Amino acid sequence: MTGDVDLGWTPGFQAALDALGGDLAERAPARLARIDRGWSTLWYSAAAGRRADAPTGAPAVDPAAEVRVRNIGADVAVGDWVVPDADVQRIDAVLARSSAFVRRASFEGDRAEAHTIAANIDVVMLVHTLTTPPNQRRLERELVLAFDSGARPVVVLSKADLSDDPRRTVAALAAVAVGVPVHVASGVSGAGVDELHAYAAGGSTIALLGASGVGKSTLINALVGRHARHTEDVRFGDQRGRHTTTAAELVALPGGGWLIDTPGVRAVSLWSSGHGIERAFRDIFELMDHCRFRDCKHDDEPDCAVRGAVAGGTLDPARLDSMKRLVAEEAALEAEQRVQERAMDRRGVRRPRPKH
Ligand SMILES: Nc1nc2c(ncn2[C@@H]2O[C@H](COP(=O)(O)OP(=O)(O)OP(=O)(O)O)[C@@H](O)[C@H]2O)c(=O)[nH]1
Ligand SMILES: [Mg+2]
Ligand SMILES: [Zn+2]
Repeated sequence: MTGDVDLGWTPGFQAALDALGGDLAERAPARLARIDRGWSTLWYSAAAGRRADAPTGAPAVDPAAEVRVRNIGADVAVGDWVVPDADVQRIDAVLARSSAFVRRASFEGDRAEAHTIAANIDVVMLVHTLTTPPNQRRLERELVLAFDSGARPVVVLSKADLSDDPRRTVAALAAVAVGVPVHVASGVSGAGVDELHAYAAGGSTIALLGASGVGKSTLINALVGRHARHTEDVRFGDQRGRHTTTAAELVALPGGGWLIDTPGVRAVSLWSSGHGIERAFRDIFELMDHCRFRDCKHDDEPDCAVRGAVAGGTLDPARLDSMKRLVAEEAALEAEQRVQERAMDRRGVRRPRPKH
């Protein structure tokens, strides 16, 4: 089975398909490769959903197997495995996700909405550029979302060819990426790209996330070895990107594996609450185990190991503040979601919970 036709299909997805039961479980599933306003582009795979007793499988991935269906009422993201209706006009079911990178999409009024950037990803590459000052707070947020997604986070520091001395930026970002690999790469010179390629082993799906202009699409072009994605110069003065990539899209890696290019996002706000904060701030949580009081707030309690670390210079107080802010944001979000759910219950509608 080559990466060209399996699209990342696994026994887990087969089980999810079987669990749909009935007619749905007998249909050929497809992977959602791109979303445009109102439309999803689907790819079929030779491997997906093929049963031993079936004479032939679904068609292999080729342009002829690419179909477009309407997005009516389907809550889908790029990377999803879906079951289209028999006429391949719309999506009838979305298979249970193995992971999903979800952020809060809007702050309009009091209606919070989730935006799933990518689904069924094995590795999330959080891309930051070496050409701007390190943004530790942004990386911390991204790491929380990445850990909550269920995928494995990796940090990629891009544009290595433009940085004379990347050490300070690397050190600053590595300091907040506790236990997470940090790679330095350049999509232009090709430096470090082989190391990133290794994450695709076994036909994995890798999503690249980061602010506009950090070089996600350029890295993808370097990884696939051709100009698969359009890129655009950043603004000269402030190095900000131009939001060149406008839709998330699945890209095949020669030799196996899948990449998901995503549009740069300005803000990363929390949506789900799992163990993301605990994992992203593992260092602080380990310290907390050594506070004298189990309910220590790390304010002015005696024998507080967290404040001890700040006083001793081993914990940056800005990182502690950042964690406290994220904990508060998560608590506010949970309260807000409870209110919304109650309102929906009263109206007799139930919004499906994020599927992951
Ligand atoms: N010198 C150099 N330039 C790079 C590198 N990576 C990206 N660039 C340039 O930075 C600009 C933005 O790169 P893109 O790949 O379009 O950035 P992006 O992250 O995909 O941006 P959005 O699609 O807007 O989210 C382009 O002009 C690229 O040529 C790199 O490693 N070295
Ligand atoms: Mg791009
Ligand atoms: Zn404490």
